[in-house]
Parts: sequence; structure tokens; C-alpha cells
Amino acid sequence: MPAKWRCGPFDFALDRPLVMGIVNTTPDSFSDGGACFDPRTAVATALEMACDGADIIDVGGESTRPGAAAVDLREELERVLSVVDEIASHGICVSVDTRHAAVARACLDAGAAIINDVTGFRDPAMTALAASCDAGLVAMHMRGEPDTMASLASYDDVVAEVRAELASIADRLVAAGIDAARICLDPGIGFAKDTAHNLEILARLGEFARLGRPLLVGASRKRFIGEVTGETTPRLRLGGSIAVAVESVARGAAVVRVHDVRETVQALAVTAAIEEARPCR
Ligand code: HH2
Repeated sequence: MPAKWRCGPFDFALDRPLVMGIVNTTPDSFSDGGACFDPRTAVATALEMACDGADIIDVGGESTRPGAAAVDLREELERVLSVVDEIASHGICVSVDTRHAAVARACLDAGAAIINDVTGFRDPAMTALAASCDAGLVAMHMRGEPDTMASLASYDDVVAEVRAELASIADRLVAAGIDAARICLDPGIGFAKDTAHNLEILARLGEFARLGRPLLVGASRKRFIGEVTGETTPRLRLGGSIAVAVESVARGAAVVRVHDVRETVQALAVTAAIEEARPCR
């Protein structure tokens, strides 16, 4: 695993897994149905997550679930900007989850240290912005758009193809002058992947190590956990979400993106202690 992930003023030594807490300032996210739509609740939730051990808070103002209502730029900015500003003012590492360069730019100015782009910096304006700043970058794999991605979930070898597509995203970012040490890659669980694809990616996560970049896994409360367990309420998928976080870290993930920070931090601490206690490591 690479030794470091550079994110503006935050330099993460990747000697333990990082936990990224999710704060969706949306009325319609699949996982929490608007729990943090109110900016004061969003900030309070983020501060609580930081106290519970989150290393990064990921703030998003647009749901990417299939069928989500489109959000115009002004609305997205209004949802995220004051929240990012307030959380960052507490010295917390904030990531902005956006596909839009104008939103990312404003959030960087407000103190965000990471841009998390589910489209893998597909928009040239996003790549140009990334090249002009020193923020950390999360480049996620997806195909198409949230509304079309399900029809593009067709692979001969999902791991080989997603890995190759992530490699070409990383190459494109480096060719644009971006220091590779700023780049974190994400296979995009649930984005243009069905349940079998998600499970195979998780089972073979170790094969992404050859990309030479830290890996982020965002599986928390996602539909495939419901399909495996029969649990239809996203909020009640905590057990499955923790299982995925623990298994992802065991297979080399550097960052897990989760809704339930306190429980995930606890699970990872116990797993790490068990690993520590193993003789002849
Ligand atoms: N998943 C979601 C959103 N952003 N970013 C990264 N890097 N990786 C992910 O897997 C990822 C992401 C979707 O989850 P959520 O934010 O909980 O839901 P919604 O898009 O409905 O707001």
C-alpha cells in the first residue's frame, strides 16, 4: 500500500484504516432520507462523527441514486457550502462529494481538503480544477450516469475491467500534472455494478493493490447488502455494512466511507487488536 495520501494540509500516513463519515445534505439520499438536510443537523452530525473517530467528513448535496431528482448548481452549493465551511473551521478534514467543478471550487475555498468525484473527474473542468489545487482526490469508477448506469453493468471480468478503467483515470490525472500521492481510487460499489459484481469486487479487492494507490470502499447501507440479507430498510443494514468495512480493510482498503462511524471505528479497532495479538505476524 502507498505510504501516504496527501490532501492539502492533511497528510495521511496510511498506517491504519481511515474512516470517512457521510453527511448528505440532501432531502432524498437512499440511505437516510434527508436526516441531514437541515444545515445545523448536518454540522452537528459531522462534529459527532469526528468525536466518534471519523478521519474525514464527506459532504454531498446531490443524491446519486438512480432516479434522484436533478439538482441545479446553485441549489447544490447552497446545500453544502455553509456546512463545509463550518465543519472545516473546526480543523476537521472535509471532503466534498460532487461532480461539479464550480461546487468543488467554492468548497475548496471554504476549507475542504478533498474532492470526491463519483464520475472519476470525467469533466475536463474538474480535472483542471484538480490540477490547480493541492486537495486530495477520490476518483471513483462508474459507467454512464446514475440514471443509465444499471444498463451498463456488463463485464466479462469485473475486477480486471474496473481496475483497467481506474488505471486510465489515474494516468489521465497524472498526465494533467497531478501528483499521484494525492490520488485515491474507488471501485464504485453499486455504480454500474449488480450484486454479483459488488461481491466479486469485494472478494478480490486485493487485486486492486497493483494500481499502487490507496483504495476507498463505499458500501455502507447499499442495496446489495439488502439483497444478500433481505433487509429492505437501508438504516437497518448496520451489521452488513460493518462486515463489508472489516472485510474491505482486511483486503487492503485504506479508507472506508460509512454512515455509522462510531460502530465502524469500534469494529475496526477490535479487528486491529486481534491482528496485533497474532503471534509471528
Ligand atoms: N457512494 C455514494 C455517494 N458517493 N463516493 C465514493 N467515493 N464512493 C461511493 O461508493 C459513493 C460516493 C452513494 O451513497 P450515499 O451518499 O449514501 O447516497 P446518495 O448518493 O443517495 O446520497
